Amino acid sequence: MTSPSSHLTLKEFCNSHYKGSAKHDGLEAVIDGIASGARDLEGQIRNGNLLGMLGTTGDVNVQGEIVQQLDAISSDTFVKKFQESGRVAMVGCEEIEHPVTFGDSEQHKYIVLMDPLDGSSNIDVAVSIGSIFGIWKRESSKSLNAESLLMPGSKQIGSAYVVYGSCTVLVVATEGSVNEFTMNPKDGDFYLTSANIMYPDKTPYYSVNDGNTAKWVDGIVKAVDQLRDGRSQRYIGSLVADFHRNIIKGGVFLYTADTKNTIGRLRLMYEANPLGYVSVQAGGAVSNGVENILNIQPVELHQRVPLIIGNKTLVNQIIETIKVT
Ligand code: AHM
Ligand code: MG
Repeated sequence: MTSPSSHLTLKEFCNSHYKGSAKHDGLEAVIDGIASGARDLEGQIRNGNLLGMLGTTGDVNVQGEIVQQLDAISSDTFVKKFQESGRVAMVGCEEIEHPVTFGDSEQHKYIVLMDPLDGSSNIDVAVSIGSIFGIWKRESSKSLNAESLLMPGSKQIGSAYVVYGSCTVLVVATEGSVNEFTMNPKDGDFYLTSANIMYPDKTPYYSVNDGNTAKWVDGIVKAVDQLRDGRSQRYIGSLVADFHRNIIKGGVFLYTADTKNTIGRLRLMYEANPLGYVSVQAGGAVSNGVENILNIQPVELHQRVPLIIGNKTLVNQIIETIKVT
């Protein structure tokens, strides 16, 4: 058995990897904001039922979805953390219709797109949920406006996600490097628990909402049939938690377009792009069935996209099957 103190802390990791580097200058403050927000939220999620913080706010968000109290709390929490970091110029968020601008000084280098609480349908049933963040450098020569955050996923300089599960993990990705930190509930600090994560070659799992089968085109039906052969289906209904299992254990997740979700269900800017960036850094892939999602030029903050993400061989197999069917 090891003790947390034998692991590198997130702070030590960030200071040695990002502090003072021209490319990642100030990124440690953004990551620290994510860790601090996750720490606060973790307590609220664990105690939500006892504190009367479960259930809806009575509002409907810009997606037309009912807002849960913890959706609103998580959004407010991370917005505040990013503002306090002094390094984030602008935030785009699933729960907020328009981007929030903090400042355009020399210090305000980053733009963050976030899904502050992914897996909303699992909040009040004690099932894993998470938070997702894409991080872009802002173009300092241009003034900030609603268009500033419409950058393709390939321009991200990093991304991160948190899973509030049987333990709370924070995964941080920058170019060529994906690292997992686990929160120690005793001191609230995050400690490095898996360095340089890469997808394993084996692919025991596939994740898909089977209830949509009747709405799929033939190519998807066939592709999912192929995935069934020798693999177990695992579908939590929290993208971030399904993604985390698949990157660690091996597998693929898909939520493609169907007759109901004709343009896909999941969101390009704060779900597909950040997790797609992690996937590619870990040797995996991300696609909408036709092209690498990271190459899509976004047209609006809340746009949806068909998503196939995970082990590269499986992503390519699905694309090929769709193409020839
Ligand atoms: P959310 O961001 O409002 O929680 O919605 C996104 C979630 C994903 O986490 C999950 O993969 C998907 O919606 C589940 O959708 P469905 O219930 O249609 O399977
Ligand atoms: Mg989500």
